[in-house]
Parts: sequence; C-alpha cells; structure tokens
Amino acid sequence: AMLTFEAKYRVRGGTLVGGNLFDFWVGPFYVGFFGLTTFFFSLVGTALILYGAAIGGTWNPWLINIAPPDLRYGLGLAPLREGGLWQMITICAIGAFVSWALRQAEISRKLGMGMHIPWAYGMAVFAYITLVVIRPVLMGAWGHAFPYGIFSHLDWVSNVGYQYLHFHYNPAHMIAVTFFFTTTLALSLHASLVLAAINPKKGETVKTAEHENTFYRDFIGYSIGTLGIHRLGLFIALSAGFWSAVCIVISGPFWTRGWPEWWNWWLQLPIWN
Ligand code: UQ2
Repeated sequence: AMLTFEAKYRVRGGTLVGGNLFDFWVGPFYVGFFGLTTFFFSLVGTALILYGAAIGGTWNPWLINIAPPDLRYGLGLAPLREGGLWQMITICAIGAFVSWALRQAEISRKLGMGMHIPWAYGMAVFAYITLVVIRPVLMGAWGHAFPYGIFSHLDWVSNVGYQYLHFHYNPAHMIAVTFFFTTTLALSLHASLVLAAINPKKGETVKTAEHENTFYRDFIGYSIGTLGIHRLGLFIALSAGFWSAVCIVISGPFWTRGWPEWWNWWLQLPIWN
C-alpha cells in the first residue's frame, strides 16, 4: 500500500540510464536500471556463494569459507575451485554495491536531493574495493585479498596484522580508530540530546533546538548547532571509512616491515641529540 504522501513524490525522471524504460515501482521499491542490475548481481553472487559452500565440505555457518586464489596465480584467473569462485563472487559483489549506489543517486535526483547518501555509502564500498582489488593489484596477486567466511576473514585480519608485528602502531589505523570512536561519541551526544529534548516530564511541552543549543552553551560554552552536528557526524563517519582504507592499502604496497619500526623517524629526530 502507498502512504498518502508517496503518490506525490513518485515522479518520472532523474534516471541516469534507460530513460523511462525502467522508471517504475514494484510495491514500495523503486526499480530503475540499477535496481535490476543490483537484483541480478545479488542473485548470481548469492548462488555462487551457496555453490561454494556446497563444495566446501561444511554447512556450519561459522566455518563456511570461500578463499581467493593462491598467490602463484598472481593477477590471473584461477580455476573455479581454486579461487575462481571467489573472483566471480567479488565481481558480483562490486557489481551489486556499485549498482546500489547508482540507484541511490537516481532516487536522489528524482527527489531533487543532494548526493550525500550515495557518497556516504560509496565510502564503505571504496573501503571494500581497497581490500579486494586495489591492494591485491598493487601487491601483484588476488591471493592478498581476504577470504569470504565468518571465522576465515577474522583469521585473515589477525594474520595480516601480525605480518606487520603490531598493527596498532600503523599511524593511519590510529587515525581510523580515533574517527570510529569519535563517531560513536558524537552520535551518542546527538541522540541523547534529541531524545532528552522531546521527552520532557509529564505535562511539560516538548523542547526544541533553542533548548538543545542552550544545553551545550551552558555545559561547554559551545553548541555546534542542529545542522552542524549532522555535518560533523557525516565528516567523522566518512573519515573513519577513508582512513581504514588508507591504513590497509599502505600496509604492503608502501610499508613492508613492522609498524612499530615506522616510528623510528620520530626516535631519530635530531632534536633528541
Ligand atoms: C549540538 C547540537 C546538536 C547536537 C549536539 C551538539 C544544537 C541537536 C550533540 C553538541 C556537539 C558538540 C559541541 C560537538 C562535539 C564534538 C565532537 C568532536 C564529538 O551543539 O546543536 O543538535 O546533537
């Protein structure tokens, strides 16, 4: 069923590909060219994952594992059972993720909105592509990508971390982690402030932005504002994803030794002499 206001916003146009051809809805869902490509890639990718699980020797959801090709295959294609499945699944995943972002862009255009949503989602897609394409290509083998499996991808993260002795010394990792924690801090400040304003004592009226501003001015002498907190939140959340991608892409292509050793430039500064 359509909500009363929806009919008004279900307007033609804004498509990037296909003109009016795919410009329709199925139930509550906008379809569009990229709705179809998302559906196609998701279906094929999921089928390939199920096939990989079926020939993988276990249906234990924790242990199912679809691994990338061995390093000796370099950047070439591998046989299905030796990483080829992983390669096809990766193509489907990227196809589905990029289609999804472009469908967001079409809907944003249709509604006359900015492109903030596709760019925000795109940052997560960029971080994934950094892991499974950019870094493996820079290092010369698909085998440097991570395996698809719950425990297996955790093992990969642990192993790759130990290859650099102590990943927490990676400066870009430090920046990423700091942004992740700051994002949770900002969102909890924001959510608690909004809920506090709209949940007054029984009999009192709901409070507004004036009260929200006043709380923070009284409390720390500064309020970033109702628009500002959302700009800040988007910036720090995107930064978390961005620096995550940076921290892994520099590990190997740029720095091959332990991350603790990277800090020697600091210990060797001439000011210590
Ligand atoms: C604010 C404001 C909001 C908010 C929040 C603040 C009225 C409803 C949370 C306060 C936020 C500040 C001072 C920035 C904190 C900075 C970091 C890096 C966590 O002023 O305007 O709108 O939700």
